Amino acid sequence: ANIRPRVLQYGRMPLPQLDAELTQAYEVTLLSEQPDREQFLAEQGAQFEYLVTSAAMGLPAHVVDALPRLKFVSSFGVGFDALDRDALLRRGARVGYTPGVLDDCVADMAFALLLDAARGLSESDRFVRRGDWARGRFGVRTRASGKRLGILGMGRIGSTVARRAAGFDMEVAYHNRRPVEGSPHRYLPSLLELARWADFLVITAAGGDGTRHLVNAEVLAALGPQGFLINVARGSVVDEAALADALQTRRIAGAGIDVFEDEPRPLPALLALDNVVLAPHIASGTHETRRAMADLVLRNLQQFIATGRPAAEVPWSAAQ
Ligand code: 8YV
Repeated sequence: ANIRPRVLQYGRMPLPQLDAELTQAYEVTLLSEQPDREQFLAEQGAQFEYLVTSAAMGLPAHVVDALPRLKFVSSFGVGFDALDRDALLRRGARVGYTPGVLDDCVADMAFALLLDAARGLSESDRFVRRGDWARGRFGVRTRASGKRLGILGMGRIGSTVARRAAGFDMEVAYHNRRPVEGSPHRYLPSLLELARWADFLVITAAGGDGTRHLVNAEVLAALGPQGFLINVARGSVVDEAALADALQTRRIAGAGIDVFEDEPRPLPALLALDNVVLAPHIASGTHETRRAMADLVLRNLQQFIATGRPAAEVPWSAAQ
């Protein structure tokens, strides 16, 4: 009666407290701490039915393939582009994730980046610290309120961004694979059209093959020399080299970027530019939101073990 289920934890969690809570409730093995992970998987892989990972760490096919009895993956995060869908479906393993609880903080971060990029806040901080204020003025910047906000990806996070936009008296339009039923916002059937229309283009679309490099040189050219790009979704949605080029040549005015194609390594060209604000994938990174995500990771695992169904399941998993 006192036997705790075994859990393979793929790596340390973004909230250290969650590591402790998992270890309290389960017989946890931390794969990232094994001296030889491949050997460990080959020898012990068949012991594990449950695995915990995060959206950022993901789960590659070769690990799924080394876990013949895998039944359930509990992932910390709402994105599931880094979890190998084909390998998981082949295995018949189900996948839980943490939608809903991070919408507010990710939308807050989108606006933090938007306001920073428009008003030059991070740049102004560097200006003051360098002592440049005593030597001259910080230039005037771009107004954010009352402008046009284009949203790429009108899901839970996109619609939360749209709600915030109302407080800034912004006009909202969006592009999505298809119009969202019941959405009060204007739908534009092409991303190019949205980029042409928008002063600020905010990306809140899911990552993965379907959205890879959707924002390319042509879309950035359409956004134009007065336009700003904000990305709180996935780096893969943007052609990062094209973005660096557009910023450098001022074919767009600026950008605020929380996610990158190859994390934790932003394209070096971006680091040299003053018209881009860079953040290290922190949009969900508040005590309150990470706590709520951790609770859902635990609840998904517990509920799957008890009932065979997690509280929140990724769509392609729920469809099996
Ligand atoms: C990270 C995220 O998951 O939810 C997502 O998809 O990208 C973030 O919330 C978080 O940093 C943990 O990896």
